[in-house]
Amino acid sequence: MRSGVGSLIRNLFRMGMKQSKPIKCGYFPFLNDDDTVDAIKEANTLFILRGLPGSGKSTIGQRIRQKYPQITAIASADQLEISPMAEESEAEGNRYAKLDTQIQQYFKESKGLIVVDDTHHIRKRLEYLFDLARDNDYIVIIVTPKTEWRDDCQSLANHSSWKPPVEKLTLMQSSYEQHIIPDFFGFFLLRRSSEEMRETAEDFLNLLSQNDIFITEFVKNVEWHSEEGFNLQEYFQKRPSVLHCTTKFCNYGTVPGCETYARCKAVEHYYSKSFVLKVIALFITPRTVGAHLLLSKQQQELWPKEEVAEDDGYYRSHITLACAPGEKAVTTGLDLLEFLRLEKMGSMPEHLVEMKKGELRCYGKGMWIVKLSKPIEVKTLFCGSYTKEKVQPTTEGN
Ligand code: 2AM
Repeated sequence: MRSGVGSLIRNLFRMGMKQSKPIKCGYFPFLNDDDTVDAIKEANTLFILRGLPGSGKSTIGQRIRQKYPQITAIASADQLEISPMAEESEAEGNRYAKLDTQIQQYFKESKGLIVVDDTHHIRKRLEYLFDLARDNDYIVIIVTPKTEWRDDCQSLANHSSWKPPVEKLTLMQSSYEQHIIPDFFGFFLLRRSSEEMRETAEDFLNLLSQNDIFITEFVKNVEWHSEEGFNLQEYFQKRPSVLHCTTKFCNYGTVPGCETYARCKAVEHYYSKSFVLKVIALFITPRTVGAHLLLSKQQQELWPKEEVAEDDGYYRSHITLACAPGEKAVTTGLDLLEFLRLEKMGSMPEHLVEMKKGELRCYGKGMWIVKLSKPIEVKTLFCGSYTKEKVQPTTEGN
């Protein structure tokens, strides 16, 4: 049981934090990078603070509140008197009922920035939050404190207002050794950019539908079983629910190299940072519709080196916009590589069509690409996707 004195001390401690001077807690893009701060204000984000008791999570929470006073909603296990020393088996009980009600309420109220401050050493708790974020269309950012003592159990015991036994902290510490590896890392489009890209894709398909040269060639290369005439929009019925550019597919840690990627300098430094990506072309094949992105030098730092080597030095940086039935999103990148190779080989286009977006080229077999005369800039956040993406409207995996 918690003592009243302990509670009083904690409250005084918290009150002390309500100072206007920024509290120092190390470099984080969402606190220190102006473009990222603007992007976060525009996005819906769930910040999951993760670390041992006393490691500095609440300080980060306070800094976030200071930086985003209008939009921050913090759900803190500490404040609800939920002991951080829970056993794995206790994660499911109603120990977390109050906290979860608060979190759910924040989602219901569409708070722009929700912070959950807890140790998050139990995988089930994380999965619960990942699902909530996916269902409410929030970008997840996992934040681990950078305090010097974050791995020193003796210091942690002194810093934590719970005064946990060092032995207990040492036991808990092993839960943090494994990185939380997402399904994939990537650049996630902010809502407005996402809407703009979806409109661009619709517009692209509409323009193509009205072009006889395109339709005649394309229909020869697809299977269309309906009695009705060919309909491009219906054909590309699988649309991703979250537009993104995958940098590293990890499949939750099962893909070779993903642990190294997750720990590399660029990922550690840029995780949660905002980037503006440049769309330079739109392409369509019988399998996929995608957007080709030209990465800046800085953005290239986040591209896995081994994949550039595997892909003949090309960056298959793209956004999947739609897939034909039965096609997986990964195919979009492979289709893009095919275009890049054809162009490198100097292949002559079979058809050239002037569109208002730029010159549309056909390389045969239903492969069409338009180089945009005016590139489109999209605002993104670099982070991870921690749950399987839902695909609309079918429920098939992508
Ligand atoms: P993409 O649209 O960028 O190609 C989740 O499955 C996401 O990971 C997909 O949207 C797909 O992104 C990417 N993906 C899936 N399987 C992959 C693989 N084997 N290699 C690379 N990326 C993959």
